[in-house]
Amino acid sequence: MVGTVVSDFTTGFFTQAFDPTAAVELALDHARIGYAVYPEVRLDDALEVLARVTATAGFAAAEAIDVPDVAAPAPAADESPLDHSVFWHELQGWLPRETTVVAEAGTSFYGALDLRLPERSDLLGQPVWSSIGYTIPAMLGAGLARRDRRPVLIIGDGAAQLTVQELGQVFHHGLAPVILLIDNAGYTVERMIQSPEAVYQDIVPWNWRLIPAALGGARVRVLEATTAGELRSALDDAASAPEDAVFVRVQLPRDDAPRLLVELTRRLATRPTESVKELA
Ligand SMILES: Cc1ncc(C[n+]2csc(CCOP(=O)(O)OP(=O)(O)O)c2C)c(N)n1
Ligand SMILES: [Mg+2]
Repeated sequence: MVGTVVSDFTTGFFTQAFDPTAAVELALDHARIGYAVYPEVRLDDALEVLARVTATAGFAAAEAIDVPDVAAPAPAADESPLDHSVFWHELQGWLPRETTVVAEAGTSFYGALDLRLPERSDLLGQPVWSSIGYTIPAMLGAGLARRDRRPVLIIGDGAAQLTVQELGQVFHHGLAPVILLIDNAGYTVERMIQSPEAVYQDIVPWNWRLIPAALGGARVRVLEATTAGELRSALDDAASAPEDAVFVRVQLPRDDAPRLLVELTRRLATRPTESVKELA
């Protein structure tokens, strides 16, 4: 285990089957072999040594992991309303190379996990702590660090309401990201896991179209996507104006989710109630 944090998201909600006492763990400031803890063995030093050891140890090359192909949905007609399946398929087809994809905790991160990133691209997210609101400031940082790249942010309406004011900084610094705001009437990922009808999953509906201008983004392209055709033309528009920030309100159904999240919650539902309670 190298820098591994054993959390709900990194273990499929604690369904990991390995025995931690039989593991070798390299952590930030210590190492552990079984029960023996070696304090002050730093991760960077441990990795350097590990690289040296593996270089000379003559390990066979790791076999490529067989990732099943996700069946592409049938091409959606222009007027068909968007759902997650269509949204991620269209995004996949559009993503340019050398992109930093920034995916917020929520349905966005689960959808992004099924993307095949184009060449020389990265996925930025933080599935360990899943602190919502992280990705707007993270996109600001990524955009400032690599001005040659155009970040593509996918973020839910609930998460965006926490740190949306940082878009002001993004626009002020002249960054030109493509922001896909998933407007699905609240905390859909939470609804999928537990209590879909609870009032605490609701959020205040905002008039998203006004947000970029209110935060100083006078020249932002503000677009709407409620159908497959509108999404395609919004993405085309974004591609044709690489110097402009683009803010697309993507309307998705309240109770729809990406394939992986549907699968995860289906399996969770078949586990004993006790373990599901631990999540709450
Ligand atoms: C700071 C913080 N508060 C609350 C949570 C619990 N939480 C995880 S995802 C989520 C809802 C996200 O909703 P939204 O951003 O609208 O995404 P959706 O799943 O609807 O696409 C909440 C409340 C959290 N992870 N971090
Ligand atoms: Mg939402």
